[in-house]
Amino acid sequence: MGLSRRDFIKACAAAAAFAAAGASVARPEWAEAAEDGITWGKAPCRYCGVGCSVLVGVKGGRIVSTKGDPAGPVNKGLNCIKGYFLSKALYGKDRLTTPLIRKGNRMVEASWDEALDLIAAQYKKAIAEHGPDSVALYGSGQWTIQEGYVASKLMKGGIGTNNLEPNARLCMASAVVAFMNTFGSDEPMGCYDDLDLGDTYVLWGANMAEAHPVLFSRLIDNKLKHPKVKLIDIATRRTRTTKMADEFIAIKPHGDLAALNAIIHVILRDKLYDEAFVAKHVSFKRGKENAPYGLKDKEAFNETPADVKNLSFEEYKALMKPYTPQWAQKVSGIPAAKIEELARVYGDKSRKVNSLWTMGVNQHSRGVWVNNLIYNLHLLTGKICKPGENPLSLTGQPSACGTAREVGTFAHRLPADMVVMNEAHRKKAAGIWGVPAEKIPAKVGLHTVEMFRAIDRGELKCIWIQCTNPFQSLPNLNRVRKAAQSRKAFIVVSDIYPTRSTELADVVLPSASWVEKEGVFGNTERRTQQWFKMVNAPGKSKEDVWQLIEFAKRMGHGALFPYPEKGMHRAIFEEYRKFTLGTGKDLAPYGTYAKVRGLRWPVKANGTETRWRYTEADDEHVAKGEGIKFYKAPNNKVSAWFRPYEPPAEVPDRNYPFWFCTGRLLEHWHTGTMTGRVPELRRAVSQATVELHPEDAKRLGIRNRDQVRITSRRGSIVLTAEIGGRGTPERGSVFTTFFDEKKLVNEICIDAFDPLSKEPDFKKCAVKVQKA
Ligand SMILES: Nc1nc2c(c(=O)[nH]1)N[C@H]1C(S)=C(S)[C@@H](COP(=O)(O)OP(=O)(O)OC[C@H]3O[C@@H](n4cnc5c(=O)[nH]c(N)nc54)[C@H](O)[C@@H]3O)O[C@H]1N2
Ligand SMILES: Nc1nc2c(c(=O)[nH]1)N[C@H]1C(S)=C(S)[C@@H](COP(=O)(O)OP(=O)(O)OC[C@H]3O[C@@H](n4cnc5c(=O)[nH]c(N)nc54)[C@H](O)[C@@H]3O)O[C@H]1N2
Ligand code: SF4
Ligand SMILES: [Mo]
Repeated sequence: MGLSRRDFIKACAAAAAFAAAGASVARPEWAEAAEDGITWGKAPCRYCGVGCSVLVGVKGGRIVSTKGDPAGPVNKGLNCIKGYFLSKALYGKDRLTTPLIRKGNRMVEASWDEALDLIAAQYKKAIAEHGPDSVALYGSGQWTIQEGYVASKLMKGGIGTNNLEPNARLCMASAVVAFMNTFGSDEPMGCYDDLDLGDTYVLWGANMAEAHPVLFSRLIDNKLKHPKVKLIDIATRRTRTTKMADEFIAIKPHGDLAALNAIIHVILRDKLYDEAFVAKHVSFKRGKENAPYGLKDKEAFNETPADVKNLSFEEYKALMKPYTPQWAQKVSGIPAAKIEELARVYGDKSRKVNSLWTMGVNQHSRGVWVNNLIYNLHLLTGKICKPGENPLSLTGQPSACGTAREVGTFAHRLPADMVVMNEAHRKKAAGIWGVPAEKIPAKVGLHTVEMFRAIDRGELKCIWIQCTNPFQSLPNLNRVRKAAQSRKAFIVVSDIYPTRSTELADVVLPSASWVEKEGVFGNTERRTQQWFKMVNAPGKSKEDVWQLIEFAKRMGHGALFPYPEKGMHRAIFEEYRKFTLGTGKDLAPYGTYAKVRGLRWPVKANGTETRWRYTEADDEHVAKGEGIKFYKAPNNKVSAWFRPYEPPAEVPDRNYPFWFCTGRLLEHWHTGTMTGRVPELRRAVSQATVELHPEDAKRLGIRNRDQVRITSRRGSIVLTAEIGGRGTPERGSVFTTFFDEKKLVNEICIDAFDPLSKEPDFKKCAVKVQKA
């Protein structure tokens, strides 16, 4: 598995030395090798969705080193800069070490019993007075699978509310809805091998060089080895990714919706599609249109089966007629000739084409539609489920796939693609959980934006936040923070450091993180990766799953969690695994994951992994002779949706003439709580800046490093100008990051969201830009 002979011999020698020297000390369960007094174990990186495998070196009860794992098939020994400094993220001077309880404006140290008793009393009171839907739990795609599973069982099967959400609502929700309404099952058919095997890569709004660095280096490796490989970067901003691309195509914000429709128009007009593939595998559909933007509280929009119209291929072609390249040029800013060219790239039978996308597409008020249209390109041309040619939706967090999506910690979901609205699904979940089926409510819970609006409205009385920092990362942040400050709800925050969220909490709980506990993550390519606990967490810190189970006991739901203290993580995983078997999302026994560098599901009966789903060549759920079979889709036919152009929620005007976009940079992780405590990373990038186009800056009289005031209808903030730095936005737009806790950038962001996925659009709103 990518382990070179040299590495292998080295590892064996080290293991032998370890065995000899270790006669007196018991070898820890996690130890794979030892040298120079350092014991090494394996773990996936705790940051991004690439899911690199790292070797963690422990000496004297502390992590002393981490290094890229040569045996890790994802990264083959590589790490990005965040990976290199992983251990330091846990050793900031101000780690939380004891529970804290609010007494007026002060936070007072407390015991776990005091803190948990108080939380349980508050939750019980709220439930008694206002019912179970007055409480909530807000979690994370950085939760382990065990944490997410326990959270779901407790909230949905115990307390009896679907008010459970992950921060992945801000991230992957649009991708999830499109996977479900196109293929009938979440997560990609392809995998990272496609980055080694293809020859054409089209990026739609992804800055892979900074957000998925090791994966990007894998793609670049392919490009350097094979001259045919072409990389096309379609984005609203020039980035480090652009520098490595063969071609940069600038689009206007939201312009993808027009450009994709026009590319499809040309593919249909010039008959560049694969007639046989379409006839065998695709059914055309039209959904609900004139969708709202979620700007009003409690605004409801769903696409029910009654709203969906089936179309013949001819009807679909007729609907696509108006979307000409000339029309799209006006809306997207991409020249009509370029759109024709892109259509020929996708239609070229001699090219293995891959589309890759991340938040440029998902954080979009029509994000589901854009995902749908990207799939249409691959469905029409038949470039799907084949080694080296696939659409690949990139995931952001280390376990957005494994935990948020597979375990199903969204307000409408249950494990393994099941949903709370479906009676048979509720019955299956209730059966495995050992609770009456009526216990799991059929009513979808509050989605993230509504959950925090409900605090403002006084409807939500208690919320527990774990492994996420919403009072920095939510959109329209002023409203959300004011609601919390008004103390209308009882707020619990479990974190490892003081944050902009812990400062608003009534109870702060110190958590164990990463290798201070045992866990499992699932990455972008369906790879499930396990690790053991290697060091103790500081002070009284306890892992999130322990916190939840202790709370459950106080709530009278202890019987749901009958796991032994030793082997708890294994027992939770084995119970969860029952949901997956036979569904096409099949997982291996826990013990298998303990031994390997992850496996991609569905795991086969013989214990091997699946690289390409839905294909006879690799997926056990497709019988020999069936070729490609979309076995999770109705009648085995995937849906190609007609999705019209509709404008964005807010567009620049005379008063707010600039587009405002937010995103990431290499050195920092989201709200900066961890990377901000790594001296090397903090020194590299110490504060958020605002990127401007040089011509805009000149016109406004702004020079590099000047202070600039950015104002939207929701907030105002002063940032240092960055002109000609590593990123350059297109004219008429500015860009910034959200890692800097001193600059609450999200106060500017609009809380408009995609009505199907409820994922907010952090990529566009209108602002004023002035020299401060
Ligand atoms: N270093 C680092 N890496 C990370 C993270 C991190 O915090 N730091 N976070 C991880 C997570 S959770 C995520 S979700 C990913 C995000 O990964 P990415 O999505 O790649 O990163 P972003 O910087 O959020 O946004 C990428 C691009 O969206 C494009 N964009 C803006 N508006 C539009 C539009 O209207 N249409 C299109 N098509 N594109 C548009 C812009 O060009 C922008 O550069 O990164 C993951 N990796
Ligand atoms: N402006 C803007 N805002 C955005 C986005 C954007 O592009 N622009 N992107 C959105 C996206 S895609 C995402 S994924 C979100 C991410 O937003 P958040 O999830 O709010 O950001 P993180 O910084 O990842 O927060 C994780 C928190 O968990 C803590 N932590 C670390 N390990 C543990 C642990 O084991 N247990 C516990 N209990 N805590 C732990 C960390 O210290 C940190 O405070 O941001 C969203 N917000
Ligand atoms: S690319 Fe992602 S998973 Fe790999 S080391 Fe960097 S942050 Fe960690
Ligand atoms: Mo994300």
